[in-house]
Amino acid sequence: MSLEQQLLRMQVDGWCILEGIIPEDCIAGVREHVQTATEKHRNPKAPDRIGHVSGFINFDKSLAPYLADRRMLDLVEEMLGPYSRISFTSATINEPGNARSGWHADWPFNQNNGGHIPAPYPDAVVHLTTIWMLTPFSGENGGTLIVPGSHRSPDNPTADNGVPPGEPYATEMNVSGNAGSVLVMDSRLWHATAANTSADPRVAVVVRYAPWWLNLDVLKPDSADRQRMVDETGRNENMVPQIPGAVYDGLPDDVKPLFRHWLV
Ligand SMILES: O=C(O)CCC(=O)C(=O)O
Repeated sequence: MSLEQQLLRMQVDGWCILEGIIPEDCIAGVREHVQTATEKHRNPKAPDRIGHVSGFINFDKSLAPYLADRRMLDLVEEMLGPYSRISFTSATINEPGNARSGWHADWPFNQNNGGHIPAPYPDAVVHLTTIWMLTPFSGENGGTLIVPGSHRSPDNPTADNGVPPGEPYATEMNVSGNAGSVLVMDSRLWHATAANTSADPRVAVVVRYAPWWLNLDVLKPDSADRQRMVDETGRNENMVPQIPGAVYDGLPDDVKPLFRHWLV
């Protein structure tokens, strides 16, 4: 798909797939690293049979060589402008037998988060969610559930918009794709974790890209915004650990600018 075709898909459907971003002969090595690090650092409070690690770049850099791939950054920069940066890196493994989650849009559109743009929100591209497939994605193994076109809605099922978050939606579909490809979604797109009914884990890393002007401070441990909007309100919010200098120094040169804002 050309960049023009990708942009059209993002505008009309709210998602597209970039194929073959991780070279075929590197996929198995990245997958093994991601599985090992997830086993070691997984969040014990994550839903049952979901291997989840926030701030994953601090634990495993095997995906780093690909995060600034020009095919990815061309799309990111067309949509978010120059000086974009990475806001989240989260290992996400759907283990066999996991449950489907509720429909949501991602931060900062998820209305359950302490930091969110209140619905009805403007029709603007503010954040991109990318899911790096380290195994093939399919309807059977928990390929992400999406509602194509839902990103143009001014709200989402976390906003009590009349769509029950826990029920199937008529136009939903599972994303399928090859290992090494990347699912790119407008973060407003309604999506959900899908049940993995296969015998093998579905392995992925969720990486989000933000424009320079999007305030990420509510995600930062101990920030003034976090104290005000999360600690003092008791609301839920994702926490993205900062990046120590030693981790940062080990990143590829073209990737460092994407993480510099998060350096301790
Ligand atoms: O892992 C998936 O397929 C979806 C993950 C998701 O919903 C999220 O990270 O917001």
